[in-house]
Amino acid sequence: HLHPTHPLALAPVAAPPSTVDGFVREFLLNLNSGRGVTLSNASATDKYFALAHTVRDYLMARWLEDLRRQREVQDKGVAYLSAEYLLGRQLDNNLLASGLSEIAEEALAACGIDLDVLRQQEVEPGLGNGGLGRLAACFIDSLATMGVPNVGYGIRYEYGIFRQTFVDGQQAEQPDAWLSLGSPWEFAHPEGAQTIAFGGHTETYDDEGVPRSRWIPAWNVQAVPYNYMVPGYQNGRVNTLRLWSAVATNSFDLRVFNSGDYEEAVRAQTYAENISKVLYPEDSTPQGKELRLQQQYFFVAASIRDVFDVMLPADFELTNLPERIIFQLNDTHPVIAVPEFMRVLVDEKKMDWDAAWAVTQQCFAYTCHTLLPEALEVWPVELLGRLLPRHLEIIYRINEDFLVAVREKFGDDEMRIRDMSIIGEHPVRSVRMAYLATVAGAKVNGVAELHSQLLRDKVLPDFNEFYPGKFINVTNGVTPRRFVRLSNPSLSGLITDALGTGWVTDLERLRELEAYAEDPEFRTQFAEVKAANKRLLSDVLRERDGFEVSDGHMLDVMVKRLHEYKRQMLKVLHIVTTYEGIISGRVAVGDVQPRTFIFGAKAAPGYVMAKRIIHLINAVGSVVNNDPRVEGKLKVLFPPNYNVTLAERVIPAADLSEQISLAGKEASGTGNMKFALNGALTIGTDDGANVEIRELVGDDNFFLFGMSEPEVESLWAKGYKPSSFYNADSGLRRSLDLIAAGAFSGGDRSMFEPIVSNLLYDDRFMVLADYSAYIGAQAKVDAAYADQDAWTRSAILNVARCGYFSSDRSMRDYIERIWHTAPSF
Ligand code: KOT
Repeated sequence: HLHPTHPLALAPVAAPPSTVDGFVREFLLNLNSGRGVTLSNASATDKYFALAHTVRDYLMARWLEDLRRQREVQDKGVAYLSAEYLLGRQLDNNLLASGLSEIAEEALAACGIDLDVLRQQEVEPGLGNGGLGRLAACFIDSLATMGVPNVGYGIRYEYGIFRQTFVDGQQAEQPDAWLSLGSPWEFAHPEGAQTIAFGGHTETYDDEGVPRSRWIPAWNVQAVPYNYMVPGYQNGRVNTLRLWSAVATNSFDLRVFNSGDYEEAVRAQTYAENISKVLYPEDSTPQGKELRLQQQYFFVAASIRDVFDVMLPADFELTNLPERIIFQLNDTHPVIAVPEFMRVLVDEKKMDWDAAWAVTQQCFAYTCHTLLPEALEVWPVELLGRLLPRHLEIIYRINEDFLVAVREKFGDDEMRIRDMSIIGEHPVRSVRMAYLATVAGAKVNGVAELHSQLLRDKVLPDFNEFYPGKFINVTNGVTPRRFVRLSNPSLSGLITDALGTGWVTDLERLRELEAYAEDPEFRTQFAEVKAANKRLLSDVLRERDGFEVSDGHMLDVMVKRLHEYKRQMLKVLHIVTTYEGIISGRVAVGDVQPRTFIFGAKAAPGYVMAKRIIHLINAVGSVVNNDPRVEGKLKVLFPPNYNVTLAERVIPAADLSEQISLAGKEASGTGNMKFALNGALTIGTDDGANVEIRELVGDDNFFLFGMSEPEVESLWAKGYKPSSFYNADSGLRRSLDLIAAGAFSGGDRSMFEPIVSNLLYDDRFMVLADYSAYIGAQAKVDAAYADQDAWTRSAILNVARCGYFSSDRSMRDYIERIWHTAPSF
């Protein structure tokens, strides 16, 4: 027998040889032994799975080695707690990271297989809604690439973000059964399951003279971990993403089963397993559902337990925890981790309260991703107390101590005390999760300069005064691996030809492209890359949706969640204005640049206005696309089910990036960065990270329009009347009237009436106030696009000057300002 401590047993598996032959051998082995098929009778799914397993085999040695080393070396690690990871397809990313792309392509070709066909087999794991979830995926990619110890913790939703279809132009939602064929990228560890308890009551008891509280829960579920490799970019480093899946506990259903109630046993099992069943599809509008709180507690409790079990030796000195671990809270969704951590330290590890609180305040940091008041999560005390009674007690105690300190600093200013309390009283007594996170966190960060400033000045000014230095900014970033190198191979080739290879992990090196912007030859090549990417997109949209993208059109793209604050309606009004101008003869067709408008957007299923806007976009599209008077000039395309996979094709093809939120509402945006890095010019407001993009690329290479945040504030203050803007602008009047008259609804005046009257009489996001500035800026876009060479020069400068928006830089900022961790080996 081989003893477990034998050198052979200790040494991780060796990777197969990195040659075409080695790859072929490993691939066929996986096909035969793993799938039970031969090459000649393998389905595309078989081949995709065998390929994925082959890539895994190459990464495995490094992963096992990194896991071993992370246990051995006592480095400080980052536990990123996020309810969402919008990963996108894994195959290409992992091929690239392992440096196997070419070998794999050749090896498959030798087997008569087209790699591209296998790529298409992968169902992307859509375990996120949008920006927040994609950011988490970019961050763990960067940490692995930088060699920083990190585990991403989250939920393995059985159903990710819904699949969107359009039925008569209206959104319909289908379940996203991404696991129906299984995932070749995951490693289940049922033996590592944690028991997570809920409900019940608390009691006090005498612990050898010390009065203590304990929690007597009523029910529990098992949290089964699934591990996913997070390979760094060609650095031999593999970190871990650990997602938890809920299964019923045996003891739980057996008890009921033994009582003879079989149906009840099955019902109980279903109840438990519901916890990780489905991702809530609300982006920026939490619904306050009980199951959602169950999900949140479920994954953070399992993750904290995991850190204690796996990362730390049993005899670890708990006061040293801040030297080993930092929990980063991705918005408020994981904030229930704070009282859970306190409960473990105080109730289970018997730590004294003050010492535990001192440790907790160094082990957590909180990222806020919004400014919308309706997005700030609150949990009714009634609900939280019913589900997590001990946690509610702990929150009350944290709040008591906090408010004592507030009184010490600010005096008995009852108004202020009420405003700062972690417990809000209206409309029902609730726990304000952002306040809890702020009180517990060592640092609180916003996600772009403007957002962080508004967080300090507008959202949490009392807290900022109480905790000077706690509020900081870390501007978001995106991974250049996925969003340039993989999604835009032609541009990447051009950049590498000019600069060499280092830019993929050192994106500031794109600066060196500035000089190339002045080189006519380079501009020609750059323009050819854009044209090629448009053709690729055209192929994808033809295949996917039967759409045709005409040659020579400007691609004007707005892809992001559908939300009123993002103002897709402004884009619609621009399209209708342009269309109306041409058909009325007021504008000569020849004066308009041919444009294709591309939308991608999912609406939260319960967000009625957002769904109406989707309907309107499709309605406008079908009229415009079928009107011979604008044929060849204007086209509106709205491919359904915008996701990471489609983003990777759309963004590299775009000429114009629409970032047109009302100033002060978009925390950062990250799509804006992806477009600029792929050589699109931005038309945008002074909002979120647009501000920083414009500062970097320069005013000449950015189409700024609309009110600034202070101007928005002062218009509100003096009383905003949207109808006055309607009355003052004839173009706006004609466009809104056209919609209201039923021009896009077959004469039906009622269909889009709620949109029109909302704009005229409410217009919370000031679409009408910014309309004329937007139309003016679009005229400048048209004029600029007429000079293709100058446009290309601007596009190159956008690429050259946006290296700052690499998520590697974001991670360096988190490391220096918040985590104080270091790359290991
Ligand atoms: C969702 C629910 C509650 C609170 C906030 C959100 C949220 C915010 N979801 N996505 N965001 C976006 O996060 C991105 C990454 O930071 C930002 O770029 C974007 O502006 C946010 O809207």
